[in-house]
Amino acid sequence: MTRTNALRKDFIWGFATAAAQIEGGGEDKEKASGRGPSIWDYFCDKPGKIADGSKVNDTCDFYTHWKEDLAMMKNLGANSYRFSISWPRVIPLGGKDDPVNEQGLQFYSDVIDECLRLGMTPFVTLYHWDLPLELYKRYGGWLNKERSTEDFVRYARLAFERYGDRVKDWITFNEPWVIAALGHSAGAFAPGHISNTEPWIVGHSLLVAHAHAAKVYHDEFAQDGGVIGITLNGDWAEPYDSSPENIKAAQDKMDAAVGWFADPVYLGTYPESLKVMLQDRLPEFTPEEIALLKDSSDFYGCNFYTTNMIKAGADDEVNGNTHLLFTRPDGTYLGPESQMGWLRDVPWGFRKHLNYLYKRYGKPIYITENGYAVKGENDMSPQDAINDTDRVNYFEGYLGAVRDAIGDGVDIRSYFAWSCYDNFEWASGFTPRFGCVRIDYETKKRTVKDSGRFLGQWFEENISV
Ligand code: PNW
Repeated sequence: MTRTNALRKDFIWGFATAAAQIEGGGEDKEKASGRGPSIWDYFCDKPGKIADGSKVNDTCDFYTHWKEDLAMMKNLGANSYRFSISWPRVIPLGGKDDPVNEQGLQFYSDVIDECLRLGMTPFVTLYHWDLPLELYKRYGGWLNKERSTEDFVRYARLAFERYGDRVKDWITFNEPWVIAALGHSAGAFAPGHISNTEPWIVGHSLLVAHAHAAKVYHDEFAQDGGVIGITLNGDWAEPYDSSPENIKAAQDKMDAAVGWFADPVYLGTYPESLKVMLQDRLPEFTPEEIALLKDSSDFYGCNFYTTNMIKAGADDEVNGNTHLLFTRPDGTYLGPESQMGWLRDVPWGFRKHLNYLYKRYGKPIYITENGYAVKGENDMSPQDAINDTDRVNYFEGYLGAVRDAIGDGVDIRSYFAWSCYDNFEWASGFTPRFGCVRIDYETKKRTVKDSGRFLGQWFEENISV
């Protein structure tokens, strides 16, 4: 049956995860696997950095449970799986001349084969934040554009060589804004730097590294017939009111969150508002870099979670010096609270966001993450946690927005729910739960939540046949 605004026949949907957040099954297992430490292992060892004191190396143990997990996703109806490769698992020290870990390479090869066997398209992210610690020690990681680019390109080439025959969908970086802003401005994420110059340097390196890796893929692996792109976060910025300054502020916020990366990649230059705000703190691209960046991303990878009301006048450069609010001028809230201070359920902003992206950048959009951490879920009984009505409501609203945006003419090709199961939520540890499947962290037992089943039904009803 074909419905109005139905999703295209070949619409890709599934669950998204990241290596660091799900793979670890405890310190001993991780050591035996040959994975080298990442900046997140180092960050977890610093007192007070992870809210509940938990460690990234002991999470869902996907490294052991991968087969049953893939079968579970398939059972829920997914036709794709988005996951990331852990760079230090495949090159423990990370550098271009450092040895590879064959055991780690085999692991992802097996995961890819199993996905294909089950009829799920593997959607692979190269960098979801777990920089090999050694590269941070050697030269400061992304602060060193030349060296980080060389090392990243070698790692990317290794992945293309080993998996390019089977993987046709590649993402270079997940959320460069988070890497630069939360890692190097606010210090909330690894490596925990606080600075007003570093984020712009790091962001620049990430763009350049992305462009070089994409060039290698386009030039040397064209025969594989796949696509490569970058995934950006960035929530919808609604002006707080109709005053010119707040209308401008909303655009400034979009420029800082999205345009910082999307404008160079798709339009060939940084947004004017960033140049004005940062002056000589914003690095300049060489003509060669601009040429490399142009057409470097075959699609727009979109991670989307919420909508804010935006007011001018904050001292917060990574957000375009704007205030991010969840209240309207009349004092009412935009939507219900989640477990995360930055996330509320505000479905209407998604349609606007998708339209904005398509109009400005003109690329097919792959929605690579969207999801919700139910408030208080960690303190609920397992049964209450499994009946996750708030998450179902969230997905229902946001998927309605996706369908509406498609009706508006926006070319949307995929949707990945964040996340398959509860996992290591970075600096917040294990307290927030984003999963469509519950994890009991003691026993590692998986139990599907209502939202997991809801998604399967929704896509069954909405993908054209
Ligand atoms: C994304 N913020 O991160 C990541 O891609 C995931 O790894 C993560 O688990 C998920 O969203 C949920 O948080 C974000 O502070 C982290 O606005 C922080 C923010 C946004 C996205």
